[in-house]
Parts: sequence; structure tokens; C-alpha cells
Amino acid sequence: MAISGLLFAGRFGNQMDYFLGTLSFAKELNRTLVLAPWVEYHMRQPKSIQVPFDEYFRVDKVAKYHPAITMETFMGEIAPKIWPPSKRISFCYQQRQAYGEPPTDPCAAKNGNPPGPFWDTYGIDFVSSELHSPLSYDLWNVAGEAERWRRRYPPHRWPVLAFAGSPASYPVLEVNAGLQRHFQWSEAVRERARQLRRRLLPAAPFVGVHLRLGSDWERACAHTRQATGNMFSSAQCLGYRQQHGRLTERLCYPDWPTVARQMRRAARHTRAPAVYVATDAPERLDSLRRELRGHEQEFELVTWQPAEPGRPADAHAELALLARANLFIGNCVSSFSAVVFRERDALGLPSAFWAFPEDSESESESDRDADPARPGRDEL
Ligand code: GFB
Repeated sequence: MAISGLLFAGRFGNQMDYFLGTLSFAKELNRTLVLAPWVEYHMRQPKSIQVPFDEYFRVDKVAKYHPAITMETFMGEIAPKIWPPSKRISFCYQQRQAYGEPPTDPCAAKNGNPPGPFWDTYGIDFVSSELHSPLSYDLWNVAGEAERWRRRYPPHRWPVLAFAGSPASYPVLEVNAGLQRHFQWSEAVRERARQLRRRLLPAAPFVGVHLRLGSDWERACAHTRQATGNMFSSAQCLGYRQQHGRLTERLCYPDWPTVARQMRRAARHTRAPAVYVATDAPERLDSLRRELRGHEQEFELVTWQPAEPGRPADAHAELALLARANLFIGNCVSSFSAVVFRERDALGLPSAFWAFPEDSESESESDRDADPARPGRDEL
């Protein structure tokens, strides 16, 4: 009675969006969700690495909302009973194999990296493919679609639906964004976030910000000039129908004066002596420091410092830390920022975005709402 989605597309923020949609899909079909591992790419490792779901999030909190088990539990305890090797069929919408001989394996579920290493991690091979078209993953905008899935794939004949790609869309549909509240960081991640806070921040309110600055992002943001709709996660501030504004390059890649101004204002409003900056490109922060020259006494700029030399920034600890800042300023277009925004939204904590609203130089709603009294250090 399970659904397993291969959530390999993209990096963490992307995968999180797919997870929310997949959880909702499983709920609509009333099937247990097999929580796939996170797919990561580590330096000098040619193949993707599969990180068990529960290293980052608590399974019991997801399962409280809808039955869910990890891939490890599924393969160890359930699959031997209901999903023997001879019954392993991969699902995809239509033929995925683009070139070559007439396909014997239309879903090509294990072609390339990460798909190959993903299934190999659990010793899974597929005996055939099932093309489920015209049934789509969008059970919310296509009337009667969930019922058609249930009729075509009844659990007694199809106990497991194993998808070659996530049965969900990116970016996450509006209707599913709130499901982030069921994803609570594991104790290990929370502890790393607590340590980060203790080590680097004063015991006082703090502002947390995300600056997406890498060259991949710079290139992506150049596309905003031609874009007419939303891009990546920009619906989180612009609205799914862009009812709150339009996509601009500045929203995607804000200029330093804007960043410095919003930071100073946020620190002032929250009476925070420190601003924690999470970024994918710390080498670019010198420009920010130059921009803040003359205002050093207003707040301390804090960034990732490895506890051991050379350790890369811990993305999950940073996300968990940002989620509990007194005020968060994120990048509206980034799905990494979106993880923080959705978690804070569920907790009722204020967030703002760089260069948003576009024409406002005045304080935003969230700036005003920021309450220095919450949350406390113990709440992480
Ligand atoms: O999470 P993600 O899909 O968000 O991908 P975007 C960005 C990745 O960069 C994260 C790292 O998963 C992290 O590994 N990263 C970014 C960071 N910011 C930080 C940070 O502040 N701290 C740490 N520790 N790591 C989009 C992708 O990225 O970028 C698209 O989703 C595409 O697929 C586009 O690649 C160019 O939405 O920001």
C-alpha cells in the first residue's frame, strides 16, 4: 500500500517542494508514503549519496498527519512481504527513454546518476515499466483524478506504486505549501543549530537572513528579464497569480545598498545585536561589509564558521537556525529561502524578502510585526 517517489530532481529546496507534493499525493490516494532518502552530491564522489529521510526530519511528525515510513523500513520490513523482486515495476507518465533501440524499459528508471545510485542503494531493480498517462499528478486541478488513480491501480493488485520521478510538481502547488508544518527537523539537526547559535550569536534576539549569491544563481536571475510569470519559489512573495507584484532581477539578485538597508532596519526593529547571514557564496560578502562601513556599531554580522577547519556550511543547521530567528529576510525566488519561510509561516513568525515590495522604501508588515521577545533560545 505504498508510494515511493524518487525525489532526485535538484538540490535541497527543490527536493523539499517535491516532498510536500508527494505527501499530499499519497494522502489523496490513501496510500502509505515511503519517505525517500535525500539525494546529495558530495565533492569527489562520482555518484549521488542517499541520506535517509530521518537524518534531517522526524518521521513520527509526518506520520501523525499521514501514514509514512522510511525507505529503509520499507525495504527491510515491508518489501519482502508485498514487493518481491519479480513485482518491481517502475511508474512514469510516458516513455522517458529518448534515444536508441526500441525501448525494453520505457521508464528508464535507473538510467544515469542519480537514478541508478538511488535505487541501487536499496538493491532495487525493475522488471518492467507502467506508463500511467493520461493520469496526472495534479489531483487538485483535475476533477476526479484521484478517483481515476484509485480505480486504475487498486491496492490489492498494485500494492506499491514506485515512481521513476516524484509524483509532484515544482514549485510546490499553493494548496500543498502549508504541509511544511509536518516536517520537523530531527533532533540531530536541531542540536547542530543550537550549537551554531551558542557558538556564534550573543544570547539575545537575532535577525537571520539568506543571501543566495552564487554564480549559478546570478545566471538564473538573468532570466528574470524575459520571464513573464513566476520563477522557482517567487510565488511565496508575489503570489501564485502574481497578485502582489512582478518578478524583477532585483528581487532575485538584490543590490548591496538594498540588502544593507533592509538589514539595518531589521536589526533596529528587533533590537538585535547580531544578524546571521547564511549564504552559498561567503566570498561575496566583502561587498556587503563595504556597504555597511560606518554602521559597524549597529549590529554584528555573523556568518558560518566551521567548528573544524574546512568543514562546509551545514545547510540544514542553517535552515533550522533561520527558522527561529526573531525576523527572517530571505530571497523570494529561492526554494532554499522558501523552506525557512514556510516553516516560519506555520509557526506564525515574521519574514520579509529582499527588494519586496518593489516600490516600497518604507518598513514592511513583517518588519513591524517582529517581536524581539520571541522566540527564545530554548525553542530551537
Ligand atoms: O536548495 P536549492 O534547491 O535552492 O539549491 P534554490 C540551492 C543549494 O545551494 C542548497 C546551497 O540546497 C544548498 O546546498 N545553498 C544555498 C546554501 N544557499 C545556502 C546557504 O545559505 N547556506 C548553505 N549552507 N547552503 C535553485 C535550484 O536553488 O538554483 C534550481 O533549486 C537551480 O534547481 C537554481 O539550480 C540555479 O532555489 O536557491
